Amino acid sequence: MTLVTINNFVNNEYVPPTQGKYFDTFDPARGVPHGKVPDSSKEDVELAYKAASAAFPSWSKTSRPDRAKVLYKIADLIEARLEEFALAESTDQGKPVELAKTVDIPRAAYNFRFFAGRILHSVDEAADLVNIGFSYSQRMPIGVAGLISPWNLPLYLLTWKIAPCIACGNTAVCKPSEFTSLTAFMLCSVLKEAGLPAGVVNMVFGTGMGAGQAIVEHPRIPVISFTGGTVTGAKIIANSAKLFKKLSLELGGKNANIIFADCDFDLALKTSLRSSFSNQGEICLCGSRLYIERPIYEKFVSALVRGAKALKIGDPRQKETNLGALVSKEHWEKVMSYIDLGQKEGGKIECGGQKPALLPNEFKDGYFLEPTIISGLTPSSRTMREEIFGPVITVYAFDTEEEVVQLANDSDYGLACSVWTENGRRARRVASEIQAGTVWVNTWMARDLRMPFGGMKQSGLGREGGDHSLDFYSELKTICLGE
Ligand code: TXE
Repeated sequence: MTLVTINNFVNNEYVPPTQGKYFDTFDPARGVPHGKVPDSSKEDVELAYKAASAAFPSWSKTSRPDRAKVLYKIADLIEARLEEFALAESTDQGKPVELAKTVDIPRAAYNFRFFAGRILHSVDEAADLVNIGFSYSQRMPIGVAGLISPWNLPLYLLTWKIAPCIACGNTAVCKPSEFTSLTAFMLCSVLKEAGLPAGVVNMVFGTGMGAGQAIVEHPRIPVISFTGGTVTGAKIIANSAKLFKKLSLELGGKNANIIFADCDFDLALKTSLRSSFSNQGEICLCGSRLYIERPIYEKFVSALVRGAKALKIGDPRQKETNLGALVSKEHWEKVMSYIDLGQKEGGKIECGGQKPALLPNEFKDGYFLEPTIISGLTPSSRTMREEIFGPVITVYAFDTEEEVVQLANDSDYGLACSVWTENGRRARRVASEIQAGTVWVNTWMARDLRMPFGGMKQSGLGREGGDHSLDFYSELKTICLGE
């Protein structure tokens, strides 16, 4: 296979890393390198910062309709290259092409379209202070933003930062995950073709400790939007504290999926299979702790096991494939270590737990893992408390509503939760008691970008409410004009 060479994107030009260093990036389904990624340094971040800083005065003064026009064009161009992007996302990340084609890439385009519309239709508050004056609020773009994204939904999550950031008139230095740089690299040509002025978006590829940390510690990058692990989130808080940066952190989750006996059984089952194993379980919103009410526990777990065994794992390019490969060898090993730990902690593997035995030769070195269901663990076990971020879920029987609310909330995380019941009053009661930023009732992953999104507790901080555009404005300022 010929290796793609990725380069940084600064001032709308492709530039090699200043120190000339690259590392291999892998195709997870085959376990072989497919590209070379710049191992960028502080100097590369500085070049990107300078370009972004130079572009800010003009971009921040560009009218909203003109900014929106470029964003709409970016959306159109991503859609026009849907197949190409989906294939690249799968090669880089391991996920089924079909998933990339129906979820990741369309959402990446929608991110630009949504925030283009958002800036055209939003107004700030104003109040008439009768006989005294007139007061209004003003939000301004902040400047150069540092956008750091993870590997699980590479283009979707990166564009969910870039779109609001530039829509609001900021410029950006982005650093995609070192494991998945390809679609971000492809996006650069789209940005240029769409007419985005040079320097508005700059892409610096490399590791977290190298380029990522240099962005976080850059004294003149005042805002950081980060999605990734909770441990990294804590480091970012510590490393940026002395600079008083504005932070938006979307971190990990260990989401409860609560199934009451009065649920719509088939719908709860079908959706739980999806919420457990979509994208190989590598979505921060996946429901990984299933709590099932005792009267239906046996029946639900047996059906879940049958459903999990029927999922097709393997060639990400085949339309009927449900699970592709995990993102990297290191991550595969980490997830496997939790399967080991689960057994040591007294858990029983109901299904899965292994690399599939019958993979075509082409995929024998890929990082595949069967969907795995573990029962018999106690709520205090590490397997039930720590984020695994793979196709591994735990099942647990509960007896009362009070008990399950307590179990669901007994977590360091608070990102999302699903509740399955046909009892409307109970749905509302439980949903309001659950400590999570998003609670779904009888559904999963339904989202509207106009609504706030984010986690409680160690699942994140920094959102002001509403959609993410507020992350990229300065502090709210109130101006009062006297009579
Ligand atoms: O994330 P990291 P990883 C969780 C999941 C996963 C774990 C680790 O549990 O197993 O996080 O995944 C950059 N300063 N989620 O290793 O390390 C890094 O280069 C600045 C949840 O991929 O947090 C990458 O671009 N940046 C999640 C980004 O941070 C740093 C999605 C995320 O990497 C840095 C993915 C540093 N010191 C993983 N260290 C979700 N919530 O969606 C790393 N980075």
